[in-house]
Amino acid sequence: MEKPKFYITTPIYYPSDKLHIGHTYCTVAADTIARYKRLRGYDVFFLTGTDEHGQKIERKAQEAGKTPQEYVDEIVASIKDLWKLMNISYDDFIRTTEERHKKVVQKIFTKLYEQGDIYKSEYEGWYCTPCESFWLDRQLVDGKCPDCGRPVERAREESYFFRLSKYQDALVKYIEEHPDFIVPQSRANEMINNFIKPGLEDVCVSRTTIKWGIPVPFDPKHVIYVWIDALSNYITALGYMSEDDSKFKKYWPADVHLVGKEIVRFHTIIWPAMLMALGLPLPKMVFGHGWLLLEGGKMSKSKGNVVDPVILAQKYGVDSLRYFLLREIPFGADGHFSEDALRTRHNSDLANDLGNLLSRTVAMIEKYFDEIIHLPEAKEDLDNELITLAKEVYEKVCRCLDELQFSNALIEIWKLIARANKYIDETMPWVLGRDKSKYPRLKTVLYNLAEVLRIVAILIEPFMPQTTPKILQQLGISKDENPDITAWESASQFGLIPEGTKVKRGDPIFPRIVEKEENAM
Ligand code: ME8
Repeated sequence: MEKPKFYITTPIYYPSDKLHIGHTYCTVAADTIARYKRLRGYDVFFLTGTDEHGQKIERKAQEAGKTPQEYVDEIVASIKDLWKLMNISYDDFIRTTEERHKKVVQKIFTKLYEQGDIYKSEYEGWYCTPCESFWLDRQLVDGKCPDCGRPVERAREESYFFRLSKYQDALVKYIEEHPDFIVPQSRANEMINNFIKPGLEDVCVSRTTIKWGIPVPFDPKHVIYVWIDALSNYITALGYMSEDDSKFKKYWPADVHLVGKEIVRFHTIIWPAMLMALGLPLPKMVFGHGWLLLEGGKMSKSKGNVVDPVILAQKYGVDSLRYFLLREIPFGADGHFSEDALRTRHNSDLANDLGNLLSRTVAMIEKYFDEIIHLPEAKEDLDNELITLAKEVYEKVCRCLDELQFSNALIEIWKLIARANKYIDETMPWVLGRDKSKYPRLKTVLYNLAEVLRIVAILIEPFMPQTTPKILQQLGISKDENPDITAWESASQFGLIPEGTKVKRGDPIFPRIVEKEENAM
């Protein structure tokens, strides 16, 4: 049987500077879903990339004494290194400066022009000569340029426009009929009431003042401006309008466009209108996630208040950082980022709750049974609570992940971990170990703990892909041990570890991180 397909994307990020923890947040979330869907048997296509044109990059390159292409090449290399470090399992990385993208954007632009969805007119606005930028009334700050604070003048520029207004009614209808199109739902209401219903204006889609962009093929003094170029990446990467469009046929429409809340508007208004104009199906879901905030507001490259994910990953470990990002803040909401909170989660949830559960369990199996896991021989009622919880967690985690509720999924897994730690306190294996006649009971207790750890190891894999094999290795089992069910499904069953499995004690999977001041105490 052919696998069902699943296509997920992140925004394509601006390589105007190195990426920060906010970009990492979105990409780790997308990666977690991609991994989860693969584990569930989907044929997944996971796309990320970079949005490389525009005035900002042009200027940054100039400041650095480089050509725009040299400038972005360097940053893109650092972005790819970051995704490698963070274990991002993307299937393709699209750059808007690639030929495969540029030539299709030109075809899209031409098609829309020829069918009357793009037309030539004049753009009128406030022009800042030193910045070479046009601004709208509402963008000015005290009547001056919002970038440099200098005076602006009224000016006109010849531009191409996309006939967005034509799609207003169709958009409202589509959004109202597809409650899963914009998630969280509150953002759908915001789009309809604040942006679409008050009236959509046609959007300017070309500029003559910018050089660094894709030329309009039939009028090359214009370059194609921002959103038509950027949004098209989701289909150019699949080979839309190219010789080989097999990926496009297979994966389009996207199942999830994951984006930050500030660009939901472009993804749920301009993008669907473009797709309607091209006669293509619309993405199934645009999920707008919240922002990571630092003191002083949203982390942003222009504010300079950014946190470097590389430093954090090196200090805490990649999986610890991935865990923190998805555990700390309910996906969709804004949340504060702080290193203290990261360290607390690392030490308490990972080093203590999970790490100690593993090391205590393995150490006891080693001590009492020469590293051998034995099947249960003396069951008690007390075991049932743990076993029932372990059997329930699978369904709950699947449901949460299907809805991109990462933190809830992790909360469910950690309830099982907490229950297992409590089970150790209740059954007191060290007391059972003093009396040989209690060994049948001791075997049962340790078996149940090993099983919980096996289930936990599998369920955390989409979040923490490096940790799963470490836990399974210490338990002496391999992921694909059971040929009848997939590794993921094996987490829905309790009692799969075979008699005689040999554990192997290893290093702590999450060493505690103690800050210097704490050390001194
Ligand atoms: O907007 N908290 O690129 P960009 C959470 N090129 N997420 C954050 C964040 C923060 N503080 N800061 C950034 C662009 N992000 C366009 C996109 S798509 C066709 C074109 C994440 O480099 C979040 O996902 O500014 C946000 O939407 C994205 O990075 C913006 O990245």
